[in-house]
Amino acid sequence: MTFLPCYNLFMSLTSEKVSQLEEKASQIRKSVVEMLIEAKSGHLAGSLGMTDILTYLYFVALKHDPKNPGWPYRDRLVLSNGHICPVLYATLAEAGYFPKKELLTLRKFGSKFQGHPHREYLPALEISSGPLGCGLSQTIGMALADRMDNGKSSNRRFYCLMSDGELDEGNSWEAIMLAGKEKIQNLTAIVDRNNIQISGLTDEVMPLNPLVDKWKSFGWQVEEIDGHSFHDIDRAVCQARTVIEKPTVIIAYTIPAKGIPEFERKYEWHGKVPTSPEEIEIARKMSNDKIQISN
Ligand SMILES: Cc1ncc(C[n+]2csc(CCOP(=O)(O)OP(=O)(O)O)c2C)c(N)n1
Ligand SMILES: [Mg+2]
Repeated sequence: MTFLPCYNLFMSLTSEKVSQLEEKASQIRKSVVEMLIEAKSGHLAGSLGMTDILTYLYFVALKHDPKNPGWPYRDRLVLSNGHICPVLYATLAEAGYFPKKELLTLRKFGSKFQGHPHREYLPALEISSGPLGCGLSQTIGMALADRMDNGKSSNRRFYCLMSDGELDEGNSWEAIMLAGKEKIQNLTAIVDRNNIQISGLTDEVMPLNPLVDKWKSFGWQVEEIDGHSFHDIDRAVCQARTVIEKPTVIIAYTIPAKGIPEFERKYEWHGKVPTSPEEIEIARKMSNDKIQISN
């Protein structure tokens, strides 16, 4: 069982803790790469870009219990951008929810690890996801239900991970408006601001700026972070816990395909995987050719 380690604004991560998180994130990236190579399909860029944030959430921030995924007092994490589920699966495995070797069944018939998260197959998930633009509404529904049960002082937190391309979905903005109106202070949305989507740069497909002003105008507290800095992530997640009468959005600037310099920042890696021997060699280089998935 993991308990909240950052209960005040002034507590920062020790350098030892940061090193541990970096090591975890590195293991998780290796798992993601191996899963995708084995599956021969899937989403690489967003998965590697969001690895540090998921690592922080599961190894520092969330109240959760890998031995009891349905623990009623757990915090809730919704992966609205469901296509980056390889990193969620790899993080859950790293945290002890299931053996890491099972990850290699990604996208296989009957596997727990479907190409988009399927809650019926994997109860550690809060929702099934894949159709973009739905997760924030679902998270708000959970938070409002929790408010009915426990009142406004509930100390359960709700996290919704979203992508920047997903903000092209109108339903996202209905949800953003509702959370502002309801002043859901125990809600944190985290936007993967990686500037790419399926067919190009977000600036070319559908510009989102001024993104900070837009969220603020809907009644949200906005934090901007380097999504690869554990100190930044920690500061923003802890700060969100202190905000009263407002939901918080963390706009996380991330590098798509982070960890494989040759693939970084290229939208073409949104939804493809290394397949040629040359690409596989490049992808495995980040691990010094020592990738192993076993428990
Ligand atoms: C409702 C809906 N429309 C279209 C898609 C197909 N789709 C999957 S990912 C994606 C691009 C979204 O951009 P983003 O999530 O920012 O991509 P990433 O940064 O993860 O590469 C699209 C259009 C979808 N999953 N759901
Ligand atoms: Mg994106």
